[in-house]
Amino acid sequence: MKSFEVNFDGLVGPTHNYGGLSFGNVASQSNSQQASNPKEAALQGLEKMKALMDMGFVQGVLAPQERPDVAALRSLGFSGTDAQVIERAAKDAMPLLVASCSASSMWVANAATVSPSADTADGRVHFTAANLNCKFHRSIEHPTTSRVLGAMFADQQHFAHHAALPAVAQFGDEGAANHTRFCRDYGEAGVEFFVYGRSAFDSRYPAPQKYPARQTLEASQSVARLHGLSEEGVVFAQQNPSVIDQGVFHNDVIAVGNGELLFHHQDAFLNTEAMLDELRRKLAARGAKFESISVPRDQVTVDDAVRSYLFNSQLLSLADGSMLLIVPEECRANPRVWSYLQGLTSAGGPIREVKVFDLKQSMQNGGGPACLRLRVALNETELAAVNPGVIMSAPLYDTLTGWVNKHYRDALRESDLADPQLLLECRTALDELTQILKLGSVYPFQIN
Ligand code: SUG
Repeated sequence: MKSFEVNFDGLVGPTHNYGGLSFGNVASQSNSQQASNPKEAALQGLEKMKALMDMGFVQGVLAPQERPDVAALRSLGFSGTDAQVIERAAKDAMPLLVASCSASSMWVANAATVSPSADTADGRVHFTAANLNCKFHRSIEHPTTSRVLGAMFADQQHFAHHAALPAVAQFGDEGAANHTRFCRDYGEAGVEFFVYGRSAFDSRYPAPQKYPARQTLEASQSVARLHGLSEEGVVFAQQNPSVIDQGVFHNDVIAVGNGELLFHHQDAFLNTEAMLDELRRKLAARGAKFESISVPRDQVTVDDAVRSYLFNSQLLSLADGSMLLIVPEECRANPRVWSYLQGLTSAGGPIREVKVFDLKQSMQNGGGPACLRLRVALNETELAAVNPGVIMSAPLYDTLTGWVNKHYRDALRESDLADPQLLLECRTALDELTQILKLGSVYPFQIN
């Protein structure tokens, strides 16, 4: 049976803005308070989806969330009509209003961790929504994320959904951004690679000093248990705490994997050699030949990686067995990174081609090509069981670009977030979107 890696990209929501909300994420902190362009952001994302579809990949789309999140503001004590809630939050606690307006659900690499059916004990595809509890503005995503994923992957014969882990920092879980799967073929049993930033229950593990480690070992282990993964099918590795302190807030800012290949920075992990050996051994037992490419720090520094998002790329398998790397424009703008990439693609290794995309609107909040997509490996039967409304096609692309052009603003500043009209615009747009994507009722304003 044929199998595929389907990329579901997050559609940027109408309130995309630069709130400076993510301590430890260099781009988010340095672009705080700039005016954003939600329309351009959404169109840039759609263009990447269309380009991948045109290259022959199966591409899906994941819907954005209702923002401002009035229910979240109510839970913090703001009351009255929806307009009054927004007005009162703007007056008394602007940072909370900004957090409740974030379009951060666009970075769907943080939506959930996904294990394909070939790896799981019950032979279903498993999803665990990420609790994202390191940041308030992201911790409010998972209830709607769960409903949206449930509407996309509804068939219980093939898909199993788990609620987010307990909402405490000890189980901090950031989803697929710290999870990679290696395999010979997407439909065969593989090895799932979980990368954590610290242990919450064992003080012998080192931890970063300056910035938070968002993913804990215990969260990763819990997800592996929930998904029914076997000991031979998992590897846990610790991120180097010093790179977290340099702005690597997720593993996908310093490493990316696909098929039998791990592409990573020399300084990405602790105990790198032992970890690579374990991957090699466990993959060999599954008939796969593991390979890794380590990018030396004297060619690309950690700072280059953080600024260019070289590793926040999409590593895609092409029909001839070679791989393609999808990188953001910022890689071309960095001479060291660009020259490394030229050398890489001409060296005769597995990565033969690089394609560049302009994702500046998302990049300025620390979201590159890999942040914008959630990978779901599916066999033909499972793909047929996915809600067809969310699979990208030429007509759907046209409909969605028309929808963005009709509903989105082309400039948004902090003061605009206090405008109650923005909530109405967002609800009108999302109501139409759930019809376009055939999701049914998934948003608080549709179900309450
Ligand atoms: O969680 N930025 C996101 C970026 C997430 C990137 N995802 C991955 N690397 N997979 C975050 O830090 C910034 C929002 C603001 O400042 O307005 C933000 O949430």
